[in-house]
Amino acid sequence: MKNLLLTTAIAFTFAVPAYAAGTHAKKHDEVSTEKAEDGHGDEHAEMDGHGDDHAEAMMIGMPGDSSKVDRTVNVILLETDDGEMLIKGDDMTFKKGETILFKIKNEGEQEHEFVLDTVENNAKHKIEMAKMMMEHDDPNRITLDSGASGEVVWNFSNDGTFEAACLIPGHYESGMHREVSVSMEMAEMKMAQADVVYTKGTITKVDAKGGKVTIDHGPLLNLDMPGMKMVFRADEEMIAKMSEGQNIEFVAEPVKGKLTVVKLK
Ligand SMILES: [Cu+2]
Repeated sequence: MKNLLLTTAIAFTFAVPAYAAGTHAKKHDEVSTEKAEDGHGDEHAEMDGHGDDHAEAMMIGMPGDSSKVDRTVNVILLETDDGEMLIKGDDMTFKKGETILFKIKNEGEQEHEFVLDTVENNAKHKIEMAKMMMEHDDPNRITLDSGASGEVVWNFSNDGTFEAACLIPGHYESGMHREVSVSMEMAEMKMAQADVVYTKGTITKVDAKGGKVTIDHGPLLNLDMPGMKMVFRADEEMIAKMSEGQNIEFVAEPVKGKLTVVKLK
């Protein structure tokens, strides 16, 4: 096993100069893509004090305040008799905003680490580890010798599916990774459902046949649209509730690219 790892490490070392620059440039592109998809990128980029290379680490959250821990999760790192390497211990399902104290014990015979990050970042850093380019002092990771224990306090400030892993070459492939799931807060979920802004308006024309209704309305905040008189789509059921001259409160959203009245009161 030792020989195999050494060979792998040497192979990667030779490969480094060939594409190190390219890898770095690409990384920044990927980071911005992830941020765009995530929608949380901007607000967290500022909180990151580690520079561009680790901006993405903030997607899983930020170092937690050890005086504000919501609960403790016990983690055990170990190898099994049949060659697997595992991250065992308590369930890793969290709620957004929770601060978790991870108490990690390496019960294996080899050195292991515990890293919290996105699946994508773990995959990237795994390659860097193999190239021996990786720094080990990040707040979202801890490396533990056989028999050692340690702690990571982490605040899961974003919801999403993340990963706990050991990125020591070969260990991830041997099973040392686990899903970390962070769900939206209950209050936030209710907000997302209830947070519908109705706009006041007056129906000036109803075209039941065409499925269209003209509404003289106030600003449509959800669409970033000023008040005006314009035509909306509405389905049959909605149109049936409408008549000319009627004062309404409504919600319009783009449906198949056409602004449509989706709620009415
Ligand atoms: Cu390991």
